[in-house]
Amino acid sequence: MKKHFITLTAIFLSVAFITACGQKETVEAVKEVALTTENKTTVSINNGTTTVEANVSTYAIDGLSTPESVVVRNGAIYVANIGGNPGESAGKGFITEYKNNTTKQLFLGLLDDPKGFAFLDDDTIIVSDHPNVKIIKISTGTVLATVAIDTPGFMNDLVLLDNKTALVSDTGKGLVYKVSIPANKASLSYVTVAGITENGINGLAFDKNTKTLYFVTSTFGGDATRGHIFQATLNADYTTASALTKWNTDQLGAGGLDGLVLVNGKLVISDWGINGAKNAAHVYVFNADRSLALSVNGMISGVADITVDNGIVYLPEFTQNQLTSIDLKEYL
Ligand SMILES: [Ca+2]
Repeated sequence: MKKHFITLTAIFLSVAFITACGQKETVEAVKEVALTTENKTTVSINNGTTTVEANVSTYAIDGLSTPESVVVRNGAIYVANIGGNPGESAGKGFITEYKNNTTKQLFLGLLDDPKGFAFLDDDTIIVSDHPNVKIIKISTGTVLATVAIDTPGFMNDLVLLDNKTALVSDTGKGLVYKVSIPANKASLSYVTVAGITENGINGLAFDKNTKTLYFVTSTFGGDATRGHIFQATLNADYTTASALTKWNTDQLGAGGLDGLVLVNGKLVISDWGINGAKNAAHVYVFNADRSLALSVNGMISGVADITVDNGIVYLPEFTQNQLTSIDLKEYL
């Protein structure tokens, strides 16, 4: 396979200056993080009949630690880091901001097990932080509101339905919670969505026009047969789901389905691959008619909750402590 390798040399500039009060300080003025670009993944089109290469980038972002979820906002990349084994990481979670080639770690000491998250505005995030859901504010680095979920199994993804409603999946219990957000963002409350009980629920996606909720199931809930796409229509206040429809596919990949994004009518899905195996992860793209459009495989490992921005798929490689992106503009 053709390999193309570019490394931008890291530049560290330190500026020493004398402050007004005469004290000497050293300030790190510019830090350019190395960016590596390498064609390392093949993309099989039409369910394996044709194979092409896609452009892959791995970002050398400082300090990623079991990265689970990623969001791109105003040109910046935000990554939720669990900071250890899920469920054993109280106080170890944080969010990485990668902006203008500079890495900043946000909310250190304030998060436990952050996974899915979404922006309520440019400065405010709502995050699934097992065993709580929290609203956090970037500019002040504070938690504005917390709601504890009643004995959750394994809280996972979060999707925003509108500016006052989020859904959170519970992979361990196979449930979905509806979280209500008041206009002042100072508190949170929740109810369990009636009509959804599917072991291993992980990634969530929502079509606002049709009120269709899509979700994928994973083996992480303890059932090795999981690994499918479901959809349901939600009622007007999002408290009840219609009868679930299970897509008629075989178990996808190794069944470790995690991220789910709806983009231009297509579903983009990540699969961890065989647990612990290197380079065994997949990304799948399904058409609106439920046919498989793309299967991405190659040198990607332990891919958790993905996002898509301008046709670029961003993949947190949980087991590798790195963020990779694949350019699928041509297909999305
Ligand atoms: Ca997830």
